[in-house]
Amino acid sequence: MAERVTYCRICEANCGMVATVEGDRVVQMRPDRDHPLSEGYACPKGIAFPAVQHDPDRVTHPLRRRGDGFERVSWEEALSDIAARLGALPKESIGWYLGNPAAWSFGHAAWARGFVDGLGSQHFYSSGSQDVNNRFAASALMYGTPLRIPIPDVERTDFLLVVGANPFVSNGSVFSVPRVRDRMHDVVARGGRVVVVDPRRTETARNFEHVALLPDGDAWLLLSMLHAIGPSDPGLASLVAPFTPESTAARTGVEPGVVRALARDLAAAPSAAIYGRTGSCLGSHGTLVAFLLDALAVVTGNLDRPGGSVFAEPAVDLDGTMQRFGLASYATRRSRVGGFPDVLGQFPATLMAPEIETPGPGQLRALFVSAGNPVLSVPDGRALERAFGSLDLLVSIDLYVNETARHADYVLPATTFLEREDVPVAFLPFFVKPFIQWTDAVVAPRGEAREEWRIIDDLARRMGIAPYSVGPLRWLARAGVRVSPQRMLSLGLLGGPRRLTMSRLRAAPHGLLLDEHHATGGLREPPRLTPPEIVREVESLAAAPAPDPALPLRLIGMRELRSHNSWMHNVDKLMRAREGQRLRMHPADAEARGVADGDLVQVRSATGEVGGVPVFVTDDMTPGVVALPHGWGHRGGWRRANAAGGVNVNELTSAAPESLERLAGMSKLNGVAVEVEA
Ligand SMILES: Nc1nc2c(c(=O)[nH]1)N[C@H]1C(S)=C(S)[C@@H](COP(=O)(O)OP(=O)(O)OC[C@H]3O[C@@H](n4cnc5c(=O)[nH]c(N)nc54)[C@H](O)[C@@H]3O)O[C@H]1N2
Ligand SMILES: Nc1nc2c(c(=O)[nH]1)N[C@H]1C(S)=C(S)[C@@H](COP(=O)(O)OP(=O)(O)OC[C@H]3O[C@@H](n4cnc5c(=O)[nH]c(N)nc54)[C@H](O)[C@@H]3O)O[C@H]1N2
Ligand code: SF4
Ligand SMILES: [Mo]
Repeated sequence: MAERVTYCRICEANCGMVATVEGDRVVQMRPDRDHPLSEGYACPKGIAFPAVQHDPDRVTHPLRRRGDGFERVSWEEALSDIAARLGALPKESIGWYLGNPAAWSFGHAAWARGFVDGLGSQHFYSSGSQDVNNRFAASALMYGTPLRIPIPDVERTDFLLVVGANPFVSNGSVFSVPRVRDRMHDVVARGGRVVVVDPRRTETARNFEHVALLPDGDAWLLLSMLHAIGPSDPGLASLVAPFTPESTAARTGVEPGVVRALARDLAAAPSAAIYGRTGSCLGSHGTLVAFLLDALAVVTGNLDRPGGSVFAEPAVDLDGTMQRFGLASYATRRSRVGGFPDVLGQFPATLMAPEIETPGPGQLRALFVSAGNPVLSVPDGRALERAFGSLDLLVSIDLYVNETARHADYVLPATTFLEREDVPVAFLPFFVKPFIQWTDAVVAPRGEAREEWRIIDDLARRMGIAPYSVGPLRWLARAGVRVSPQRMLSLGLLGGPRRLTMSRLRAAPHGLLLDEHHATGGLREPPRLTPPEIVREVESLAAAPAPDPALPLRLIGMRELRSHNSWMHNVDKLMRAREGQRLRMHPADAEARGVADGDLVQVRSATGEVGGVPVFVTDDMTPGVVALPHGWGHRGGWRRANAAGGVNVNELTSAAPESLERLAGMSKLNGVAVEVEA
């Protein structure tokens, strides 16, 4: 038996863990008491991870489609056939969808993008357009680069405003703060305040002050808060002038007096930090909302100062490096269908179905999906499944035959996070304090599982392309020199602001705390407050379509402690003693429809319908709002998950390009008009 120090890579807290290994088995995962940030905390999912590691349903060797099922093939058979089939297609017709877990593997994300760039294709998609691309777009518009993102200085703030986030369940996002509950309770213990703006009285809201907002009302709420404060910038002042708290009340459901008091208290607090997450991203105006959250920080003097919204200086300067090579892009290209701007080289994942089905040059004909399950995570999963039928090739790289992989021609086995070395490169700018951690692989890959970057590199060699996004690496590849992610990383660390070496990192297995707080005052140029894109977006608010009286309820999403998007429902330990997926509804709405707690209902939107959903009646919901978690409705190769029942909420959301938010192509997943019937 051996103990190996590592960190969990399921969610963004990146909690420190200690794995007990016996031979090639991980027999236990426990929280690492010596981790400087998580200090012996881990949630049930991290502790249950050995069940994923050794899941009998896990894919551990390459699979090739045979009729309705799959047959085992060798890597050689799989990769040579894939390379041959891709070789027969125009390079610009080959695409990639990168799912959420790829964010924890630097090599995976960089090589996938490099593969698509190496092909000269535009078809690069990710979970970002269902998650955070609006935040990147807002930063590009305000600070001139998508990767400059403020995080709340929660350890020093006197006032934390949380808009559309539920960190008590999600454990924080675009903000890596292990023990987030403690850190938030500390604000109040110091005499400060935490205010949560959310249509549901969430697990987080219940512990602090709650402002109940109507879904998709964020832009109106923030504009009226800015109005109440009265910005000194004349352009911003005139932009917010029409948005009196009285005029926005019908949109927000928030009393004008509450808006004024909130604005006044936020402006008067000695310091205030403003934090918005997915609830603020997945409505109709996500980029505008992210922009307004920062504008509020600017106007109240809370941007880039202690206790406010602060910018980290990560040990690997991803922003600077990507800027240097033209990769920190926003709106430098437009999508073939719909003309949407790219965000960091990505186009809206909702466009995959129409890109497959719209003929013409650059039509999407072959797709890789790695660490993703877009059939469950992207709007209108059924439209995507139909579109898959007309692809020439679909390849999934995953741990499981998920709902997307079941349509694939090949399923290739990936390593879990315990089977690879890592540094949380993508999260370095978001840690609550300057922090970095290196981990070795804890165990050898199970079966024939391979790291994604190695799969990509092998395939690229067979196709004669260099899987890199930057010129110098492509030239090196032509000269026969191919770099590894570890080599790139060690260069990035050495070239970073702290000049870290790999040996220094390796010498600190629990991670390196680099400072007590993030430095402030480093923002060189003043933020732009009224770029034309934002002005136009504000003007467009007046033209918001009238609600359809036949669909009077508004559907929102929610996350659950013992779920993780679509991929941890196969862990029996997490599923036991659970209620399964339920639709939360206010008692008044339930009564009006003659439904009682536990009844099965039908939910209908303008574009889809799901049935047999049990209702959970609770006054945590704002009247007129219903909530249903995503990531359910399994029918893949995971037996426990399939047995869990539930429906795919994204059969209710729309994939029509017109339904996408314009500035970042965000999917509209919250505030969807629905009706519920017994
Ligand atoms: N346990 C668990 N943890 C997770 C995940 C998981 O599935 N399970 N997923 C991970 C992922 S991928 C992410 S991106 C993060 C997300 O992290 P969070 O954004 O913190 O997670 P959510 O629980 O989705 O919180 C969003 C909140 O927005 C509210 N909301 C919905 N519509 C609106 C609206 O129009 N306006 C406002 N103001 N609020 C609204 C919802 O009621 C909900 O409480 O969580 C990560 N962590
Ligand atoms: N209606 C609605 N839809 C949503 C959301 C919502 O709030 N409401 N949230 C959106 C958000 S924020 C997100 S991030 C997306 C998530 O959307 P996706 O990223 O498309 O889907 P996941 O469910 O995270 O699926 C992850 C897959 O990766 C696999 N996996 C896990 N670890 C690894 C690994 O190391 N390597 C490889 N190759 N595979 C691995 C898992 O088995 C699983 O199949 O969903 C989005 N969809
Ligand atoms: S909160 Fe849970 S899932 Fe997230 S990193 Fe920590 S242990 Fe892993
Ligand atoms: Mo996400």
